[in-house]
Amino acid sequence: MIMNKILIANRGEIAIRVMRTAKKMGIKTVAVYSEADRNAPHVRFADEAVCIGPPPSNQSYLLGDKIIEVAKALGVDGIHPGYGFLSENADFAEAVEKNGIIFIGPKSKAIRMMGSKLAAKEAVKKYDIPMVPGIDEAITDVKKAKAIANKIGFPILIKASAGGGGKGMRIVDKEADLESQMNRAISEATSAFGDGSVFIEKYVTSPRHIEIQVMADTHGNILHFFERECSIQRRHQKVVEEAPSYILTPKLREEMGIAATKVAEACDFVGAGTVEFLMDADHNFYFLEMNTRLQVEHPVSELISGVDLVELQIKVARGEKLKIKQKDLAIHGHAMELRVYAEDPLNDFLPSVGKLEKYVLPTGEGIRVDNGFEQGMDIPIYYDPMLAKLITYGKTREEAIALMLRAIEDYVVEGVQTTLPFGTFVFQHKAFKSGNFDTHFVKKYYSPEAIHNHNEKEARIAALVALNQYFMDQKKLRLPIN
Ligand code: MV4
Repeated sequence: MIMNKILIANRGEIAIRVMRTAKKMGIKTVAVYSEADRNAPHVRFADEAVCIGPPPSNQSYLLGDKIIEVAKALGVDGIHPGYGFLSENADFAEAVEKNGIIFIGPKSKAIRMMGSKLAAKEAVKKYDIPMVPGIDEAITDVKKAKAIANKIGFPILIKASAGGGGKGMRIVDKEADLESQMNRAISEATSAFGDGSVFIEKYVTSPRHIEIQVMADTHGNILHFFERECSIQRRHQKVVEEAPSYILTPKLREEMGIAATKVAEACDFVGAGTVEFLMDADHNFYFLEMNTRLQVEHPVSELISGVDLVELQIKVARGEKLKIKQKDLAIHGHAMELRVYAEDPLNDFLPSVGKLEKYVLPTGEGIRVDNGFEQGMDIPIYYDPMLAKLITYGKTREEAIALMLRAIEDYVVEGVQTTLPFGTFVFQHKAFKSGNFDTHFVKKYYSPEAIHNHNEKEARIAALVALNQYFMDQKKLRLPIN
């Protein structure tokens, strides 16, 4: 299949990230943009760019039909959806293909199946993949729910089948709370997703979130690119990711990799996907769900495995065979990623809107910044406030952490608050450095004072250094006289 020109149905750093690889492969690029993004770097970076509507995403980046129209008018061969927006919209993927354009992603059937947690559980059932104790059907009968909960044992977790990002989840500690929590979960799921199906799982109290990157071609080959550790998150928003995980043994890694490729097989997966697992304190792992897109944190996997995942996405979308074999893949070094959000860590991570008065990226060996902004730009209020991803790569975990701390210092942002100081907090924290942490890290250890104290400590050190320098200068000045 030919792919001379692709349209990137996205904005910000990921649009640029995808175009970079397209250019490397000699493929022409088309950007789409909203009125708020007229001057955005992704628009200038593309070979052609088309405005598709007003700022709100539902009048621009979410308008699938409009985007397909643009693609057809410009003779586009393929559409890359990035992440978010239309990336996991099965109807869009289907419409793209119906219009004779390649969707750079899985078939709509796989997207649809994995979009429903219950359908996903059903699909992987026969593949012998570890799952959290629980049920795999929607439940509405409170009596039945109580019986099941008592059988698996409290605490339990009620989840929405159509849910994501923790929405519609409720922890239930005891039978007396079950009925009310279940009704709340159902009504929440109904209003948020238009689907009130909920199910029950044993609640894993201190889990780690470990996910496996997979890639599948249309010839039945499925590879995995090892794991990413994503436990450092705040209210279901990931902030720090790393690869490999500090706690996986080669044996566990292989078992999880095999489980992940089986999940991909179960839904006839094609393209880049991520299989999410929970890992409990005893290092048992359980399949949670599969994301059928390229993820934000894909760079850490690229760095440790030495592949360009977007290049592979485009190649398998063209119908090419994956040339690499699983046994040829190995982990080299260690990578860390910090998501740089325009949010104020001292003020409950509220979006910090405004103008990037100063914006200078760190550079150097082992530092990669996937960025979508530049100095002088206003940060639009309409979209996700992520400015960039700061990624470091070292021979060891310690090296990647040290490089990250230096890169954060070299990253200059003025005009808005960012999560950079929060990054310093995480990468200096002894629980993080020891590798001994779970999904409760932020809740457990973070408070704005932690950054305040750190700032004060730094200010104190700076004052002492200045004072010392002052006395030294005084001495020097006096020397010739005495
Ligand atoms: C769980 C869990 C504990 N036990 N399932 C949160 C979002 C969704 N993807 C699944 N999530 C969880 N499912 C069981 N049976 C804990 C979480 C969870 C979590 C998972 C991954 C990363 C961060 C999290 C934060 C809170 C809860």
